[in-house]
Amino acid sequence: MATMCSAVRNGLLLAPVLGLFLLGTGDLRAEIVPVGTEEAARLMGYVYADLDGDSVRDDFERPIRLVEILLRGTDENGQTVNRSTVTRYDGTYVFDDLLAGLYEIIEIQPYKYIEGKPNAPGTAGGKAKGSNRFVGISLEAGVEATGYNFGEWGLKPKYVSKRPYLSLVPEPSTLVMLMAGVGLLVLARRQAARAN
Ligand SMILES: [Ca+2]
Ligand SMILES: [Ca+2]
Repeated sequence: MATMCSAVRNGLLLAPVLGLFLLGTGDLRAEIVPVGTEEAARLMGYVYADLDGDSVRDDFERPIRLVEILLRGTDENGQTVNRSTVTRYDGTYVFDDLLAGLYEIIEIQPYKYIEGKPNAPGTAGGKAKGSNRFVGISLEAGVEATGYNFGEWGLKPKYVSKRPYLSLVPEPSTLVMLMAGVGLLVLARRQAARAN
């Protein structure tokens, strides 16, 4: 009984200490895990061939893949952010797991394409600075900001493939076979005429 009373007494004494400890770990967890939780923010956009030059992505305009996109900025903790990614096959790019902060997005101009006109900034604001940069994007915690798009005017002439046009011209071997076929046909008709 004495031991039990002692255990209860010790438990009562330890409870506040344990509570403070749990409170402390809770606070610590809240500070450590903002990235990857609902607090994490994202910045997204698209690179496309703006064939009609209206600075808007239309349904008939195709995506441009493997374009390098840079993210620069300072997060809410004062940490410098310096990341890069490339556009996917559908032309999209994403910067995940961002803290709130002030950011800019830079497109490395794809060298095969003619520079397009600046696009309007996406849903977290900021402004376009030239055709390849959005600056002053003030991103809040947990926000999924999209629409930071870059439009190009299409391929430079020297990179336009001539294959579709060349495929309409017969290969030399095909021409030789065709001529031989016509020759045999003419010979057969002459022989038939002589026989008559
Ligand atoms: Ca367009
Ligand atoms: Ca561009």
